[in-house]
Amino acid sequence: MDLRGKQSGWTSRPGVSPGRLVFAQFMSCVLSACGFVSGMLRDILKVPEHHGGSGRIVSDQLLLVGDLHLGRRPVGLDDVLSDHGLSPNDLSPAAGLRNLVDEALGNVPRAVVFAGDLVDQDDDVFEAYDVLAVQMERLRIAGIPVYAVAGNHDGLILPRLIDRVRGVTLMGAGGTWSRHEVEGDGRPIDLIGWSFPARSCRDCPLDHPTFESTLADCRSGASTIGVFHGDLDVVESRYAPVSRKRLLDEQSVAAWFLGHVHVPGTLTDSRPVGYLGSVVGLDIGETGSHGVWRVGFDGGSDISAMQIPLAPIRWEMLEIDLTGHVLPDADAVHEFVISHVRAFMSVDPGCQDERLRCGAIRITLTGRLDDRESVREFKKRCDASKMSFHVDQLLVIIESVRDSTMPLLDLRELSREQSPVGHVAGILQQISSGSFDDSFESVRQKLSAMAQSDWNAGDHELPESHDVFERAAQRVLDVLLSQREEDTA
Ligand SMILES: [Mn+2]
Repeated sequence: MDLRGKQSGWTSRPGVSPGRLVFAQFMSCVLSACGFVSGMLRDILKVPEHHGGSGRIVSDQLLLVGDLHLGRRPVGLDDVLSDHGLSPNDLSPAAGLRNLVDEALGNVPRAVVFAGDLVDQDDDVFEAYDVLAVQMERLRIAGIPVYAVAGNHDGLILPRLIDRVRGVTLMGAGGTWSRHEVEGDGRPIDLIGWSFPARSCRDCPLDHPTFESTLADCRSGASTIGVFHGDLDVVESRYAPVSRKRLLDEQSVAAWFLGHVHVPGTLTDSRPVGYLGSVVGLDIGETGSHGVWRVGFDGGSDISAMQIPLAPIRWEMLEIDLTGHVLPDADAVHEFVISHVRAFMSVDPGCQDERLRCGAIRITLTGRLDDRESVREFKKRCDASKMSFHVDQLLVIIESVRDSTMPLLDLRELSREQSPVGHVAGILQQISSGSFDDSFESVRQKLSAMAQSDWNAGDHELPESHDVFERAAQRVLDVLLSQREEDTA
């Protein structure tokens, strides 16, 4: 179905009669003249003057975009967000998409390329259509070409959606490879792309018969960039399995940018191969810096890829060791946690980005404390209503608190017990007095054997066997003591 010509996002919304539309258009002209343009209209019209037309400055770069998942929004933060005049929509992938279009308009790339899973589920199609239509129109007006492949989440829906959105080219439709010459001056760039034909695909995309022929069609002297959605180094995957080695062996491809896994890969190599990551972290499992990638062509065949963090929300898990700190009550723990978060935020450049509106942090409190009641009270308060505060302009929400603190141990006292606790405490005492040294030799031998078989021994230094032994005994003792604590609670 091709509805091109009728579509421009806000004229195509259902339930709007033509008469009302003309009136709406008239009103929006009046409003925009007054400078009161709102919402979507503002987004479409806000194209800087130097884009489009002959004076347009275009960098010799591509903007690569990973998993977007339009339709998702952060869950569990609604109340605390509304306390601060925010809504989950302000931190959603749709908001991330707006940021990325702003980024493209601010520093115009040759093209914007999406690596699949633009839409989260088939159910999200109407919302996604509206959001995509508006934002893609901004890129189209600025003359920025947009390419996309479909992922496993939108294998069925994206082709239909793109058919209705102007200015977006679907690459690799139906599980076949296709090649696209990126227009514009500068280095010749050939994009090759492959789209999911359905919700799953057990074959390696590079095994498809169209791959070799597509590659053979690439222009000599062009930088060939491969883009698809697939599962890297997961044999037997239902999501387009492919090995990194296979990708690296394709010498004529300068870089491979993949969608699927939401953790951004290390793409700093001169021949990058890996995941772009989700544009916006979708939940506490997606910590760290998220955004898009600017891909540049440094002379010969070298590629440089740099992440541009532009997610409106940053998820983080922080472990805070309370050992040795005097924390007489919950307020003291509160203050200590805030100072720790503040210190973390101030050293991370991604946290200074003005597009970041909220940090959502899971705190795990660890360490040994004489009195743990203040920690329990602090956790109870945070469980009752989410704690929030500001670090400079940034809203920080404590998503949850885990109490993994342990009591201070009196080994001498514990070792007197006729119990498993007493036995392990005795071992720990012997370790610290150095009278257990014979056992360390056998631990060392076992570790060394494991290192040879299970991990690349040359890459990692063997841990001290004394250390491993002591920590293991400590852990056993902690487990025994927590069981006792639970029994008496
Ligand atoms: Mn995904």
